Amino acid sequence: MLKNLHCKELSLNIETPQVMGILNVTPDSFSDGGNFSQIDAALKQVDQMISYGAAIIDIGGESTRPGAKDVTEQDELDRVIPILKAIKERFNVVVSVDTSKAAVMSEAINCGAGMINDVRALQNEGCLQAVAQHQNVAICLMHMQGLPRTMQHDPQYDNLIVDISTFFQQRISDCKKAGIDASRLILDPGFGFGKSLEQNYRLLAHMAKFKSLDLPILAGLSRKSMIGKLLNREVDERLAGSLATAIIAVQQGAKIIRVHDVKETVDALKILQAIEKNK
Ligand code: 9MG
Repeated sequence: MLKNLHCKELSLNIETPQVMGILNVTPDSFSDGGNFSQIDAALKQVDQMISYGAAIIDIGGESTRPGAKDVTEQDELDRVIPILKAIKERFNVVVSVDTSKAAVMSEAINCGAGMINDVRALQNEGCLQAVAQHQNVAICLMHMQGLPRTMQHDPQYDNLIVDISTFFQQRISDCKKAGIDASRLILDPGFGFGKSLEQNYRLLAHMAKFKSLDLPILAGLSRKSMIGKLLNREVDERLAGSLATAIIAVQQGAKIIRVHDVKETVDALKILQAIEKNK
């Protein structure tokens, strides 16, 4: 497997697990095109995440929570692009843009995004073509069954791991046909995206099976309802559960962990690395 992932002018060493910090761009935060005080607050959060050890900052203008409403292309551009430009002007960090819209992908890449994080795995119209034109940008292909509005209504699989692997193989093949080199791809099994509580934990237990696809794996578990439901914890009480799942995900082979709590996750992963080094 690759040791370095090219993200535009920056390169990510994924021999050791890297942390992707989630920047909270709530629906209203940047809806006015990004006024100064809102951008300033976001930049402070970015500065902090980088100082704690985040290698990637993930920003997105569409909520993908179960039941979330659709967002227009213009709204997404207005939310994401001003903050993306402001980050790239000030920080030497990989910025990932979480979007499923071809126009947002193209604009984000032109404005400095080094990674596209698509929960719909480039299946929307024009997305394969949009990213194929930029050979040095990394792409995260996430698995989702159904769509955010309805995906948690009784998800069904013949065989969870085999079905997700088959989906990945199909998307990798479609990417190659569109001229996207496999060395640019990251795979994400999509915790919470069309999976029941039991399916999410089965996925976490068997994630190492995706290693056979020979591409880096990204896992996003931070504060998710699979933690809240199991522990009976509200969103702001899920740190311990999030750290436990981050550690297990890395033990199962994940190379990038997408989190809200960068400082605590980096610390937890350092403990794991010390164990690995001293085995
Ligand atoms: C945007 N987003 C929300 N959850 C996510 C997850 O688990 N993975 C990725 N790649 N993106 C996510």
